[in-house]
Amino acid sequence: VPGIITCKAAVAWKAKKPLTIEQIEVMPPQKGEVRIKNLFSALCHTDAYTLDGLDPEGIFPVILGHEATGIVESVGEGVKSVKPGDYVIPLYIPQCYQCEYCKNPKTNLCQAIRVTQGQGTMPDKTVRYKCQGKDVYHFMGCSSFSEYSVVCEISLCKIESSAPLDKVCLLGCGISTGYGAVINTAKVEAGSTVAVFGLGAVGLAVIMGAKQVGAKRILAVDMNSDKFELGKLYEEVIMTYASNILVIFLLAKQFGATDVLNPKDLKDKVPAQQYLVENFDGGFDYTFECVGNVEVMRTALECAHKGWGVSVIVGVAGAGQEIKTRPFQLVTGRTWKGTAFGGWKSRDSVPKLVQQVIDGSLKLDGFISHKFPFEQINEAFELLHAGKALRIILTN
Ligand code: NAD
Ligand code: DAO
Ligand code: ZN
Repeated sequence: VPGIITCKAAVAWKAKKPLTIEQIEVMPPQKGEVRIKNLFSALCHTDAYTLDGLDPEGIFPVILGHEATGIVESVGEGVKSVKPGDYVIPLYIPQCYQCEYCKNPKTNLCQAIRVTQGQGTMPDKTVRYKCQGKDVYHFMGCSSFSEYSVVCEISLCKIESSAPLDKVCLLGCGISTGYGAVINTAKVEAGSTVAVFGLGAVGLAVIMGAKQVGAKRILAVDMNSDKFELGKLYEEVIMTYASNILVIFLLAKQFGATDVLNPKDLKDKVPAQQYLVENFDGGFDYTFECVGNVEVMRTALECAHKGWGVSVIVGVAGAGQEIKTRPFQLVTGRTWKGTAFGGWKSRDSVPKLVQQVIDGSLKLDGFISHKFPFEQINEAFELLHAGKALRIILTN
């Protein structure tokens, strides 16, 4: 019978405060639960958003992190799909195969543990982490910024042991999301025109997907021109870190963007949507918002082509914010959609994406700007905030 494990974790005690590396206690997995050792984890914008206190429902103290690869340490009663020693990726959207949503091919939003996951607990409404005698909450059903974590069996997929474990953690969120937004949500066809707003890992994964399906024109938009092509940002990263890591990341043009635009360069008072419609043949077949800014969402919708343009919201806006447009924009044939985790049914799809990485048809190297030891997690958050990183891999 598995006992309590004492290990290190990065605990977020409060919003807007740095994480602290602590000794925590991780309880044994209960019925339907699995305890995993997290081997590699990456930082996502959503972890930073919660730590910054922008999520009013964010609960503290909490262990953040949701892009990881791990190995199963022990399993609770009734767990059949994984066993100790299996390599796994935790999934913040589970797949139970039984709920109304899982049975509907139109959605990936399994609801089996939605309520308690949102409340930062396991399904029995209790937590598996303790630090300094206090309960610590779970995050997105994953809590990967810990050496060990407890997750539901339905929130795990087993992956091939030959997978590059330090890279496929990225399939737990950002890359799968951007790629799936193109393939599953928009279903972009060869020969299409595409505009991508926001060139973090999510937006770059959209560009990668659009190029792969044969889009003929891909416009990349960002307020930070360093994100357009290898240049200042790349040199800075190499100069600062190349002594101990291999820097191979790519930016918008290397991923396949044919055009770039920094809205700051537009002449006075020309709204970006007007400029884009006038200069890109009436607008784009598909547009993707990968920022989380409601103004940008409007621009992305309104520069989708009249009659048929589809705009996909990928970015997560601040809590309570609302989107606006004139309804005539939709009456005249534009479609506004959104996507969570790129529409992938998680346990069915992530192992297949891992297989694509193994066979070389899906490449992840270009998204990794830094690799740090786990203890440097606060430095990693600072780089993310400063717009000086794509994905940063932490090694336990
Ligand atoms: P990121 O912070 O690395 O990248 C965001 C980019 O947007 C940056 O390059 C930034 O310079 C740019 N930007 C900021 N303001 C802008 C503006 N006004 N116009 C154009 N560009 C602007 O973030 P990321 O990790 O790539 O994530 C992007 C978004 O996707 C976030 O909102 C994140 O929460 C969301 N996300 C959604 C899902 C989902 O399932 N829907 C999954 C993962 C991430
Ligand atoms: O089923 O109600 C639900 C919510 C499912 C989670 C959707 C999350 C989408 C965005 C998450 C941000 C990226 C980590
Ligand atoms: Zn389900």
